Amino acid sequence: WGSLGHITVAYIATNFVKDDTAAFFQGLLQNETEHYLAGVATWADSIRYTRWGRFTKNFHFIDAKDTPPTYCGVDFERDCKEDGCVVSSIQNYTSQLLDTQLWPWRRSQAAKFVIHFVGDIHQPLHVENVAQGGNGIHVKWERSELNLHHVWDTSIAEKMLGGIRRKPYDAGFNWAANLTGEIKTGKYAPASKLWTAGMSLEDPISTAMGWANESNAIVCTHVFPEGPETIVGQELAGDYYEKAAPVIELQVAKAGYRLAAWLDLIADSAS
Ligand code: DCM
Ligand code: DCM
Ligand code: DCM
Ligand code: ZN
Ligand code: ZN
Repeated sequence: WGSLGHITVAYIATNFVKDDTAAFFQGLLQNETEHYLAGVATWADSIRYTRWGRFTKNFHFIDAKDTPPTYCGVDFERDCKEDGCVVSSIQNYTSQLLDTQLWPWRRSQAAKFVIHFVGDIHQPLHVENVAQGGNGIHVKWERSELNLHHVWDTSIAEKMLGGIRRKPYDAGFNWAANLTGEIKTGKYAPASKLWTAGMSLEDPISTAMGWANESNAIVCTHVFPEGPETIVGQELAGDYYEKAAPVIELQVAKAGYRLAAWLDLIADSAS
């Protein structure tokens, strides 16, 4: 996701974590405000192109070598690269966060990675190999030419919220408040109880693979419903946008709700 997506996921999680969890992460991240998660949600993107942070560049995605739209599916052994992927990174940084032997700065850094990667794994094109997660597919978007990955990371959500590219913290805070209401008492209330089913701190790979397979299924239904070739050069801000927008809302809501539950498990186990 772009900044808006990550910040929104973090604010949704802030709205659902237990009080003890909030205190635990406010202490670790040394930020006592309500922005303790949102303020670090995009940090992993800010370091990925630096010399120091290069080793993390593959940690944001897993390249599912499937064949949308006829077959979608992720396979950890087949698709996670030697030096890591978003699934193994959620496991790795979760275990660092739980390791009380590590220096606090290491655990704080691990927290920032977990907060970011639980967001990214819910973006369908972060769980797809075709054209490097859609980066190599050029499409039209209103008066611009963009790549498909950027459309899913950023453009659809920004259009949905009325074009707010300057103020991701304010927009994300408000979007999160709206989605939090939908999860508690609105359109997501019945389904949201099942969003955390099967989550286990004992098995972070299976937990993250469950999330990954859900995101990846959307590649077949909404990202490439007629196959990757037919989307090249198409205008996506019309009918395509109308179908994709509700899916993106759902994925952002799920990511925030699941991040809260994951942080609760970590805080319970680490304190
Ligand atoms: N930030 C902001 N508005 C908020 C909260 C945070 O603009 N309501 C910004 C300030 C920093 C970034 O978020 O650029 C990260 O914050 P931190 O200082 O916590 O790292
Ligand atoms: N940070 C860090 N290591 C780096 C760069 C930044 O621990 N190499 C921390 C400082 C801030 C947080 O990440 O608390 C957000 O950084 P940024 O200023 O990039 O938003
Ligand atoms: N990306 C992805 N899958 C890939 C390669 C990249 O999901 N196989 C994501 C990571 C960034 C965006 O695409 O969000 C742009 O990546 P880059 O700048 O590395 O091309
Ligand atoms: Zn992306
Ligand atoms: Zn990312």
